[in-house]
Amino acid sequence: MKKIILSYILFFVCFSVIKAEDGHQLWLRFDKIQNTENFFSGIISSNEFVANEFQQSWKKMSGFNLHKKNKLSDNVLVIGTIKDRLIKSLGLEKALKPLGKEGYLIKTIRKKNQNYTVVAGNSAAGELYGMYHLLRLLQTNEFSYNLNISELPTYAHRLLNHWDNLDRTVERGYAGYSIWKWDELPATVSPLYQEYARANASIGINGTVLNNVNASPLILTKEYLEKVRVIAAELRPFNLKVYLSINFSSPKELGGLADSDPLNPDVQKWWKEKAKDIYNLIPDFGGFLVKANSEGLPGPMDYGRTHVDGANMIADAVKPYGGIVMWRAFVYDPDGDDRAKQAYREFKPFDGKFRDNVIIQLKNGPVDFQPREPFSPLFGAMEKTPIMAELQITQEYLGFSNHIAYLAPMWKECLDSDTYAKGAGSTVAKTTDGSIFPQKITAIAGVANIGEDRNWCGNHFAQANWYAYGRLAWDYNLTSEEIAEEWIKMTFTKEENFLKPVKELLLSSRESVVKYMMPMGLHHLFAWGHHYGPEPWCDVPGARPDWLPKYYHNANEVGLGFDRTTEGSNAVSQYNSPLKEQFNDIKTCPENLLLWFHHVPWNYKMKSGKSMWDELCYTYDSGVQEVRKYQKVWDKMEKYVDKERFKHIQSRLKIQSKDAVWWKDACLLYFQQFSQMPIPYDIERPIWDLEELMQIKLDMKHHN
Ligand code: GCW
Repeated sequence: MKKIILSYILFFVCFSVIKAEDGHQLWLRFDKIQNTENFFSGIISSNEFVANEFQQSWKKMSGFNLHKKNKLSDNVLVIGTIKDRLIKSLGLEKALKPLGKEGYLIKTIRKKNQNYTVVAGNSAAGELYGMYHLLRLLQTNEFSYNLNISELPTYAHRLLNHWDNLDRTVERGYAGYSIWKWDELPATVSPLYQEYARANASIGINGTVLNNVNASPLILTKEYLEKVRVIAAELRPFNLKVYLSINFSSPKELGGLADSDPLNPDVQKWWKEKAKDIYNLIPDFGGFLVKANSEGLPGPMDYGRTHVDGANMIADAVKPYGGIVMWRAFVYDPDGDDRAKQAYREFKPFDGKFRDNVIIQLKNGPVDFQPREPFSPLFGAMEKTPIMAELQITQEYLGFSNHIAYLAPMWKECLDSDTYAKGAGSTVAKTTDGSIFPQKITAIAGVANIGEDRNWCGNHFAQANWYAYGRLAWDYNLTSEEIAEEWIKMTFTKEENFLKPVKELLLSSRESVVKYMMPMGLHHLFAWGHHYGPEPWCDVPGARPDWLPKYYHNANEVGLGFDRTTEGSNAVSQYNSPLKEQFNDIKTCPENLLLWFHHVPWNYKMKSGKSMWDELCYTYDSGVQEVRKYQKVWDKMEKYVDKERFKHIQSRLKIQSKDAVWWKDACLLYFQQFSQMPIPYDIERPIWDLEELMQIKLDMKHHN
């Protein structure tokens, strides 16, 4: 009897563990769908891997496997490539031609009173992506017998960048330790690798840089490369290529050479041999990502050389194998008068000088992933050198994994910005996708928000950002709303009463963060020890000025903001006309970037008729009120969500709500010392004293 009771208990414990909703499945939940017996009569596919991937998910949605068939019949599903006779015989060759290596068609073909659903690509990669698209249609109730879809990606290389260290800490990571278990590799292979690869493949991501740009030379040792080889093998079936970040000093540090000077023949030879070793192990290795002469890292300038010398040397080493070099333009030095100008100043003169397998990787804004920045003026400024955007998925400056901030609108704001490089319509997206400048390589990168946490991203809603990044990298013309809707339907529910309010919440969430953290073009008001809370007052004796908030906000009795006009740092002149004139004139400068470009008097009259100070106060307050509203919206969602995820989001919103007040009070009380104006009486009063706020010190060891 005892035994029986025990096994009952065990059963219930196990059962509840299995049932507990931890979010690990991401958007690949494949909840049951209705009437599936009428969808497909069977499956024809010559690609076993793709067919299995489909069957696995199909079975979750329908409860059964599709019969394998070898002849066309009514309602059959065909997945194949142009090499398959059947696909050819269906007359799809012409339609497939323009879709390249990774594009695909999903079509309902009607013949002799029969319907076939056909997923076809030019290669296995196309088949794979098409199959995931079909699954998405099924998951979102969009499947029909009237399909005519044709897709190809906007960027050839769609990468995640992991800032993961070899000790498994993650720089700016808020979801636990790194998923790469270096200590147990190559012998032990975690199932996470394939799950990760599947998630990426399902949204079209085709490359991943495994290690931090602040790279340890050790990654290039034989020992680590062997581990990398194993990871690459796990990711390969999912069309996910592996890349590595390298430390520019590796020849000296690892190879024992006297230096790492790019013009030293021994150094060049070292890189060539290293590339050869890597490609021997990993024939489809993608290439290198390099952070050089940035934030104290070594680089060619240590030897009086240039970015061109450094990048070309490494490019030559990987060229024979088809590898690429992504050379970062995240540079700023303490002596410059305006950090925002540096990337343009340092890189523009090199236009046309890089090898054809080099691409310049540039952060979306000119400073550093702030909640709102204008786009970096280097986009569109190099006509003969390909540039790729680096976006940040991890929320280093947007509340870590505590705050809800759906980032698609932020990324689209950058990609849709008009650079006027070749007249109106030269958006950042078009200056990087090959449609305006002829470029051999097109790419985009997102700094991952992934860690070992069961829910991958530290916050269930942060999964939406991984998802949205992949979808936009594939097709930047998708709207933030379309992406949010797909994600909610697959991750939570298709129930309209959930979908509508949660979608609205997501869509406005990033703007709310801007409002309670740094509205109207304010930037970098973060604490010294972490990039989480506010410290506009921060002063660290001897610190680099460009690491202090005062450098950016310039609050004084006159006003607030960074004068980047022709009278100030003149950063405006790095933009093309008519933007430079628009930004330069306080009357035409967009108000959401006003304090980025101007030092504005406290009583300056805004378009609303309010003084700048009042507008600032109202904006901060509206940020707080919006988060409160999100709490109300979410609490009403309880009946549509499992308990675990409901509680998780609810608790995060509580933190966000408190933090929003913290930000508002800290910034307003601090700036008030300069404005000497009252906080408008109809908004919520501060609940903190400035002195109290100035005492707050967070213990954030790995989180600064
Ligand atoms: O934003 C800064 C981050 C650093 C990061 C750096 C970079 C990886 O605070 O943590 O280093 O940018 O992008 O290189």
